[in-house]
This record gives sequence, C-alpha cells and structure tokens, in this order.
Amino acid sequence: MGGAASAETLRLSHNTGDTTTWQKGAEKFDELVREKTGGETSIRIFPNAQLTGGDQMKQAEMVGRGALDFVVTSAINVTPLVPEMAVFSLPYLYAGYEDVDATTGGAPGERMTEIMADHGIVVLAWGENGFREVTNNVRPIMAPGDLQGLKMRVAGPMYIDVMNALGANPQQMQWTETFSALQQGVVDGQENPIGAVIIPQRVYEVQKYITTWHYSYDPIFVGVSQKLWESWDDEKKATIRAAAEEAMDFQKAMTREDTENGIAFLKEKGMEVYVPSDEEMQAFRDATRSAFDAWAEKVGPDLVKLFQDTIATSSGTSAN
Ligand code: X2X
Repeated sequence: MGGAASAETLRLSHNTGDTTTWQKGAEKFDELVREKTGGETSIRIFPNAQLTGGDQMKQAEMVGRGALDFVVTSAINVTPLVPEMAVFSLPYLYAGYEDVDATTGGAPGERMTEIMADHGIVVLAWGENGFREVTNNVRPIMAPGDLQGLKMRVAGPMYIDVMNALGANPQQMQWTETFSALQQGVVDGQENPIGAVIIPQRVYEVQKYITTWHYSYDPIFVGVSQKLWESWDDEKKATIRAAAEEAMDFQKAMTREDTENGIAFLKEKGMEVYVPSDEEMQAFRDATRSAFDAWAEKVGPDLVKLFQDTIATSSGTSAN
C-alpha cells in the first residue's frame, strides 16, 4: 500500500456481461494502469451498464458530463449523443479487418476522436466489438426476404432503419434484457458479433440459426471524461493512454481469435450456421442501401467520404 495517501480508484462502465472480451479488455486496462502508476491509480469495472441503471446509451453522456470517469462501449451506443459515430456501422461499409484497421488507425479515427472531444469524451484507444451477425429462431436467413416479418431486437436507431429496409420488425432493447426476450420469444432474433458477444454471452443457448452476413461493423473504445483528463499532467496522460492502447490491442486480438474459432464452436453447440455466397452478400448489400444512404446523409457526406477514401487505399476494397 505504498503511496496509499494519494491512491485513487477510478470508475469504468461498460454494457456487456463480465464474460465478454469488453470485460477482459477493461481488466487488462486496470492491470496496466496499476502497473504503470506503481499502484497509485486503479480502475473499478462495472459491467452490464449497472451505473446507468442498465441504460447502455447513457454511459457516454455521463462520461461527457464528467459524472463517470471511463467508458468502454461501442459506436452504436454513442449515436444518440454523437450521431456521427454511426459512420463506422453503415451497412457494408467495410469488406474486412484491413479496412477497419486502416480507418481506426488513420485519419478517420483521428477525425472521430476530435468529434467525440467536442462532447467531453477523450477517446484513448479503439478496440473491437466486431462484424455483427444475425441470429434467429424461425428460419435460416439466406436472402433479404427471409427477414420478412421477423421480430428483431436491435441496439440503436440506425439498425432500426436497416432492419426496416430488410422487411423485419425491429425493436430497440437494452442488451441486458435481450437474452430473456429471446428465451421467452418476445423477439425472434438479434444481431451481434460472434467473438465479443454471441459466444461469451451464450446467445447460442436461445438461438438456432446464424448467418455470417457481416452487415455492420462495430468498434469499441476506451473513453475518459475530458474534465478528468485535463486535470492530469502530461506524464499521467501518456501513461493512461499507453495502458488503454495496449489493453485494446489485446482485446482486439482476442476478439478476432475468438471470432475465427467461433463458428466451429457454435456448430458444436447446435446452431445452424449459414455462410452467404458473394451473390447473396450482394443481395443484402443492395437491400440495405437505402438505409446506408439515409444515414450517410445524417452523419455527413464528407465524413463518409473520408472513411471510404481511406478504405479504398487500404488493401481491402470498399463495399459501397
Ligand atoms: O447491445 C448490443 O447489441 C451490443 C452489446 O453489441 C452493443 O453494445 C451495441
């Protein structure tokens, strides 16, 4: 307990369970912060959006006001506060991880960090929720028409429009309420990434079909209240940032590995996995284009172009 007089415990909120890679990334962050500050600073982690009464969208707002120190959350949860964050998750913006890394590690990531700072949140590092895959209990989804009439739980407003474009009946619901809603048949399906959420939160126990349609990418990030950030000297800022970057690199690598190994695991657990052909992927892309266009307008065409230009120069190819 050396330095106990100045020891501080800061609070971090995230909105998934304590088995996810979000949690593991947050734990790594705490571990690194303790190590790098010689035990002076530690992070207490609150999963399942406990500090906002289960409201996953409210966490970012609280950090922005300085009522909460840190948040680990994904882009879509920030869109009520910062609509531009929806850019990451535009349907079929990204063709793969190389495209993703080119944006989070390049000018688009920097631009988003500036926009977030205007709302009182300093983005310290980007991690990964991942490509969101669709699951349900009614039938295998092989074409847009298969979503017709399905009751789909979604996390945020953009996904409402995407699901409507596909003919589904979407409803926004907190993630913490989704497992029991699926179990009780309140909704037929949902969409989430395999490695970060579907496996650690055991969605396979209450869902029969999964289609790897990769329709939307969702990054996570470590954000800190700007008020708190500005109370620190340069050395402390550098220390905390380095810990966040290392923790998110770790989280991202783990998430990608768990996703890669995840398909076989889900089959073992009795899920029926459908992998769409290129043609079928194109049909999903076409069917969601109206939602892409509407949200590109909302987040701002210049911002979308910055992302698309960066993607075009990465070795992947832009899907839109
Ligand atoms: O609520 C979800 O679906 C989750 C956990 O992926 C997000 O936070 C967006």
